[in-house]
Amino acid sequence: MTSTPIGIALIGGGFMADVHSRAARAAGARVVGLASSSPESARRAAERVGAERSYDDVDALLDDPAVDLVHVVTPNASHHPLTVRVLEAGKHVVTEKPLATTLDDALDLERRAEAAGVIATVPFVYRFHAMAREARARIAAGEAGRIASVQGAYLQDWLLTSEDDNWRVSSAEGGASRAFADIGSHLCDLLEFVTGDRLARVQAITSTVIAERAASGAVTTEDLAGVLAQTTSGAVVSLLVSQVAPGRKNGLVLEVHGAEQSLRFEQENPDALWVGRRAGSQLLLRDAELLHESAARLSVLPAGHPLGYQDAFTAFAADTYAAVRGEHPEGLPRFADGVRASRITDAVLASSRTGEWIDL
Ligand code: SOE
Repeated sequence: MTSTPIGIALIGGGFMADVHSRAARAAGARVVGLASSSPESARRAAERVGAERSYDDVDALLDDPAVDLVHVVTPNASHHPLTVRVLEAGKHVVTEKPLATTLDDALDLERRAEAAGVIATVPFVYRFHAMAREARARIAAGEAGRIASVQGAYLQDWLLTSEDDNWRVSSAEGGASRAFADIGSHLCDLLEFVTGDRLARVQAITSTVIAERAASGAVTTEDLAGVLAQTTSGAVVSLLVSQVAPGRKNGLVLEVHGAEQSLRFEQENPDALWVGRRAGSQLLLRDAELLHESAARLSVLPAGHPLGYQDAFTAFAADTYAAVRGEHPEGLPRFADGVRASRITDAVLASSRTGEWIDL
């Protein structure tokens, strides 16, 4: 390897800065620096994640010629203004989901990224589990048969009680949608990615179970959402998304029912794919020799050596950096996919207000 490693910097110093910087390093990037809400918090976070330097502000980060690509990992409401600045500086960008807190702002970012001619991606990282890719490959190859229905859930419990609080609860910082924008977006992205189909219309009920929280006070964002949908090809979809489901930590489950096979992927057990058949259902364990090429590519350790969330993140970062080098990795989630998530989120909120079906 003679090529110079890509230089990345992070804006934001929270939990996701740790995840992104680990992924960046494992994907061969140099973690040049970090900017945060104050010079002091930037210094602390830079030290914690092992960045070479901290910046006093975002301007200093953007002025640094060693930075080729910026990871924006701040609270949702700042994604749009910060990403605009990164794009104006002509740098490549990874912006956390939701790409923006409104559809208009997400579309604005997509247009700006296109005009800037840079690589602009969104970490829909569950696409990067080998067994999720395997499900996609089987469906694309017609092995599952025509898809009749999809059942999905994304359940967490970290906001279960009124004592649990976070910036995501406030619509000013997190946006009008909370549970759906935060984790429902992952579920819908994975559903459309795996099935190769698109949600055509949705009907939704949202619920704010905890009306008041310790720091946020009165809550307007939803704790959970139930969604009934239909895809372009006519498949019937039911989804449940919740941040108040006791015992569920990061329970994303996607189950697709075709005419020949059902396929079930569970994020908390990502090295397995359940293949349901009328006779001879099987739990397929990750083994590159058994997988389609597109999935085998992500099986970077031998069978029996578990891969997980952080590895999926690394694969996402590696493909983003490959795109920066001019390669064309398959299945890279770009700003258009972030816009798609915003569009679905908007439709879910609109349906929950009116009770009507909303076309996408
Ligand atoms: C919190 O809900 C969170 O960290 C999300 O923001 C992530 O996208 C998800 O992967 C795990 O849960």
